[in-house]
Amino acid sequence: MANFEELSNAVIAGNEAKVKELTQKAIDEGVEAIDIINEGLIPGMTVVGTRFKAGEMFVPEVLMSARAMQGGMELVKPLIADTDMPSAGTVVLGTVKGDLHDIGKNLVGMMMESAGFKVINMGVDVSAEKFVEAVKEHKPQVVALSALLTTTMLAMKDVIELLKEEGLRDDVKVLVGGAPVSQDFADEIGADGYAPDAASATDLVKSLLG
Ligand code: B1M
Repeated sequence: MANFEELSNAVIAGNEAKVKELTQKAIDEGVEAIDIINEGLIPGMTVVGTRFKAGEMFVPEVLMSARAMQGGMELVKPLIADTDMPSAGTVVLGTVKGDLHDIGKNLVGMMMESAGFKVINMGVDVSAEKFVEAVKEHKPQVVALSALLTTTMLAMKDVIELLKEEGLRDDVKVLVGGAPVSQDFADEIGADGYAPDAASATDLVKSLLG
């Protein structure tokens, strides 16, 4: 009988070897891959998100948990047909033009993936044109923009304006974040939401998508 709690705890502890061992054990016992994800891996990451928001866990620990979760996911993914993969929605994520900071953005991506979203990570220094191309190609529900510089946060507005020009603004929710960004700034540029950290960003996407 699979011990989902032990698996969740191994994710919380960031113990990749243990997560892989328990995931493999569950697979060998015939536990459905979807159940391993929904009842073991995701609940572990949910606890990590809550603790991170509360200041009880820090970035390096969260990264270890995310890596541990991904270790488990790699084992179960091949067992699930693409169409059966639980997907809460698609998010196009990137750091805006002129900005090379990606540690926080990647953390946002990992947390969203851990919560079941398909994340198209566009990397850094992503122009408004590239974001628009990605929206056309991947048809995401959310465009998530990160900026760490006071100079580059203005590029977030360019993305929103270009989405409008291309008639795509109503198709996506735009979420913004990063150290210099605030709720006021998000309101000013017409974004749908702002989140101060990766866990809040994930919660916000969940609530934006209802
Ligand atoms: Co740069 N840098 N940097 N830097 N750097 C800062 C941001 C800075 C505050 C340092 C300082 O002066 N005190 C400053 C910005 C000042 C300003 O604009 N107000 C600065 C500067 C000036 C620069 C350069 C211009 C320096 C130079 O060359 N003169 C240059 C710019 C390069 C460029 O981007 N074009 C530069 C370069 C670099 C490095 C390449 C050396 C490196 C980046 C490496 C990398 O990312 N791969 C770097 C780093 C590491 C930093 C600091 C030290 C750390 C940033 C970080 O990764 N934090 C930073 C100072 C600091 O923050 N203490 C600094 C950890 C990360 C987990 O936090 O990214 O804030 P953070 O992400 C958080 C939240 O912001 C939020 O969630 C995360 C946590 O959960 N979040 C989102 C982020 N994106 C989100 C998106 C969301 C929601 C939440 O929704 C979509």
